[in-house]
Amino acid sequence: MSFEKTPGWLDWYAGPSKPAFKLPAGAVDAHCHVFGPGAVFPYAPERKYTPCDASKDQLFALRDHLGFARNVIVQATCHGADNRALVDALVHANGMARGVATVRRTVTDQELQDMHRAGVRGVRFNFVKRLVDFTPKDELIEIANRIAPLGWHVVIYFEAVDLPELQDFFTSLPTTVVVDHMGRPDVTKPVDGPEFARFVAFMRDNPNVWSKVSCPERLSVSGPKALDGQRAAYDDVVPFARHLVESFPDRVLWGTDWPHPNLKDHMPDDGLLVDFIPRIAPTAPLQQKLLVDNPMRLYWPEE
Ligand code: 0GY
Repeated sequence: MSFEKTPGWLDWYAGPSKPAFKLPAGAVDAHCHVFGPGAVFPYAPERKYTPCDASKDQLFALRDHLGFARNVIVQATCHGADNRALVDALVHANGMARGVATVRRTVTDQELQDMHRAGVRGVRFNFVKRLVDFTPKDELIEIANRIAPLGWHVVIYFEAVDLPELQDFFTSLPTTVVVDHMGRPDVTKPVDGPEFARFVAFMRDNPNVWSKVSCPERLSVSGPKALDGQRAAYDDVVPFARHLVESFPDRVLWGTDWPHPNLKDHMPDDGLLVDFIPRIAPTAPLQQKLLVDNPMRLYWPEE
């Protein structure tokens, strides 16, 4: 199915270009969201931002347009711990989507089982202060211990400056731990400087820690315009992501982060984001691991 700008499509969004990079067969977009529609799945009262509606049908059209086969849909903070929009997308994906939910300690075993049946395979703990209020660590550990027997993992989102304070907590988690967006490095600092070295050591010392090498559009200071004339941009993020892909080829994932909540300076072209991939995973074997083998092992281990 080709991508079409449907009625109700985000009116601030020009529509993605067709990527020049041909994704390998079975590629997984391992970080994306659905938002609402708010009239059906209301946004959480405690949210820190109100997004545009971004429906499952739009997400699936984008998947087909870019050439992905599957999605991992991540619960965003604007829906709080109400996972209904996520679950609705999963059950309408014909098995081609898995999910990462947000739960509180009050979640029942039956609710966890129902989410598992729908395709949820992880929970997300968010530590980015502009996005969430504080949740006590003992509640998070309790949740992690309850989801571990289901074979689920924990996705963590934090800012690089907070890693020193949070690292002991992260290493105490009993599951695979997936870091969003490389732990949000400050890409104006050197890739071999102490801040990113700390993150690399965190991955090296903890074989259960994976990273999404996603969100150049969020991390970049140089921006979407390529400095060296290449079509794919966000040049300043390339060394960070490439370092992780080459150092930990079996523990990296990639996702579009569509529909890019909270980006105010520019709206990314998802086609251009796909063209970023061969710059950070320059060989076919690395691309196969990043886009197919790794996400399949984590989200569809039965296949
Ligand atoms: C992302 C990034 C952001 C938002 C959320 O859950 C969220 O609201 O993750 C952000 O604002 O950096 O991964 O979608």
